[in-house]
Amino acid sequence: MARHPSRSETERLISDLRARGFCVLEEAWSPEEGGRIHGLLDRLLEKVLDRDRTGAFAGFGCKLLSLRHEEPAMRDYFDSPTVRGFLEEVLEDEVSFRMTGVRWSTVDSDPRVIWHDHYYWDPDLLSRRERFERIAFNCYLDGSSQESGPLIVSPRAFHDPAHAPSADVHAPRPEEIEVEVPPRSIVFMDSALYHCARTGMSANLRTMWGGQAQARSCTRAHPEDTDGVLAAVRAWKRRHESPR
Ligand SMILES: O=C(O)CCC(=O)C(=O)O
Ligand SMILES: [Fe+2]
Repeated sequence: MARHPSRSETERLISDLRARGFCVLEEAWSPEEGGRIHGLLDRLLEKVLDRDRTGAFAGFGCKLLSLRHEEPAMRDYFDSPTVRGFLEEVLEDEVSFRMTGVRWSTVDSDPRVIWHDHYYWDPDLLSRRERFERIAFNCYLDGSSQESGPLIVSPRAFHDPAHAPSADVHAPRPEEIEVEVPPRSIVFMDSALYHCARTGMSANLRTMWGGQAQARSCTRAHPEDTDGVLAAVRAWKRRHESPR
């Protein structure tokens, strides 16, 4: 069973999010659920590689967006109390998944994901906002660690001004924290949190899935709102490219 965080854990996690821009729901999934999710994503990866295997993991890694549409069986996990339920508590509203996806990386991928955030809106709005508008969440089936390759964040409090962007987006920052979490944990991040990731010591495939959710009351458009759009484009292509 997906873990339903208790009231006190939910409050602690939301207070972490406000204080440092991220929080960790440890071991959100049971080993059985982790195994099932891995099975779904491994099969999906085979389908993606069947289309084109050359250089599939180069650069950012192999990425598939619109995961809720590509693998509808994943919806059980997105819509669980662990993900949707917790996001509703954080955003104090109904939420919609505006972007969902999975990233598979290997030793062939770049050693670092560059520093970036998922905010995109006017940074002046950050000091005036009253609640979170949009949260990114990363599920680490194999953990985030020195071994598997950690997520790295530049902590920020809720009303902090936007971070100063790195001149070299590959270089470490003095305030950075390497976030270590056990397998099957979820890291929830304020969309304004500056973060990156690097490869670990293990030569194993690294699988990270997740997405971004936005409060219904926040009607701002966002350039990463790909979920429904990509699904519609793919359906259109299938209709128009199918053999007669
Ligand atoms: O792979 C990771 O740990 C982070 C990736 C990431 O930040 C992203 O895909 O936006
Ligand atoms: Fe990111």
